[in-house]
Amino acid sequence: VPVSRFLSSDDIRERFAQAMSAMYQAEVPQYGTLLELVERVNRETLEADPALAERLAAHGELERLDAERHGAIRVGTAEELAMLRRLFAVMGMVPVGYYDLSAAGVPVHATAFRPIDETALARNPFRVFTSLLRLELIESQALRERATAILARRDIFTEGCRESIALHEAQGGLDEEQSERFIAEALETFRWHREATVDLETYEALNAEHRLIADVVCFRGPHINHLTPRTLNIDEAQRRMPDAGMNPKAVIEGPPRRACPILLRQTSFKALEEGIRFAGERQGTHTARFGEIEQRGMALTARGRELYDRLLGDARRRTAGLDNEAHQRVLGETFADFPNDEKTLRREGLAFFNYRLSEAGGTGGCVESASLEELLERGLVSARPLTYEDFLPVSAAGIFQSNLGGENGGNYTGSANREAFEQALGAPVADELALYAERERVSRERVLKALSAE
Ligand code: OOG
Ligand code: NI
Repeated sequence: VPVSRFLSSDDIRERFAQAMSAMYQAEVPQYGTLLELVERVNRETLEADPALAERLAAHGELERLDAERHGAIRVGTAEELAMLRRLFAVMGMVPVGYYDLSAAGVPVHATAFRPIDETALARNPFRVFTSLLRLELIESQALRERATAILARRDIFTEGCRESIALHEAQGGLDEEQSERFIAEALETFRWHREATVDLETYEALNAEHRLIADVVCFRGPHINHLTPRTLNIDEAQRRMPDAGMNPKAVIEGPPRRACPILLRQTSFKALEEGIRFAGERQGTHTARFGEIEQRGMALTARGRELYDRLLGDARRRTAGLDNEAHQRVLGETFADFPNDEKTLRREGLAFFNYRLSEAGGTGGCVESASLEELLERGLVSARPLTYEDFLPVSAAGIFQSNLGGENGGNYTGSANREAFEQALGAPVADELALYAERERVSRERVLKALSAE
């Protein structure tokens, strides 16, 4: 196949995300309801705020507003995780970040498979939060062995999926027809199964240890457990969920609403109880699948992140048991200590920025050696915050927990094990802070070069 006939990984990722969305809407009708609500709130937000509409249009974000931003799956073995790494690579998605959820009572660790370069992110930022179950954290040896044996019997990939991945690796790409086959076959891994692979007793034993263990171990594959569109007003969307027939989680996770949004705010409708046929023809239910929404703000530097973590910790000591409104009020008060204008955030090195020539900067050239700060002052260069593309462990734990039916936390504290995760993955995970820092550096050097007198 001539290289020019290959689809770009961006094209494949976009088509795959669309196919996944269609499948999930068909599987979980309430997710379609969530999409409608988000669409309505977004439309009203844009109508009420023409400046926002203009800004989004100028940044080319309006036409992709409706595309999902992320999804999540949970797998059970190193082999499954390593194969997923190869699968996502076909779509230009690489593992970024290490998330230890054990500290929050969830026996998994995770990474996010996502695109990393500027153009790929702009085209379609779809990511998949991917967790690996940590069987070693199951206390009962008998149960651990049972789970291990059950997982060893399944293959979550179709033959066609494995072939497509191998073909991509051998050729360095896939043409139109091969890409369509890859998408159809890869989608099978994420499909829901109404039949469990185990009997009800086994399910219940695993469920009693931790609901997440039952979710990962008892099914033929790692069903997509939620998708997440982008909302322009998460507070309003949360408020309207009950009237639209959805049961929202108690609070919006992450930072409070701010003039300069930071990191990531998320909420979800709670997982639905769904009928399952267990081996031996017994009927039962399983609760795993939900719908989520997100609103992203700027990526923070290590320094900004430290401040965020500290303030969030302070706020959390005062928010236990509060409803969302009160919770947001306490967060708002606590985060008054976090600078809330772009200039201060930039000068104090709290957030990452992208630098570009402003209109006045034109096509560059002919400025005697000036510092970036001077160029910004003179209006030749503009700075725009980089969007946070990753996840937040405390928020993720909150999402996990509210969808596992509340207080089902085991006590697995202090057992992050990034090395074991990377060993299972078969590759290191990228450091998200280094990725933002590099994008900032490249943009800074580009404008300085363009403006330097030749
Ligand atoms: C993943 C929960 C984490 C997020 O957006 O933080 C997550 C899961 O429930 O499998 O998706
Ligand atoms: Ni999520």
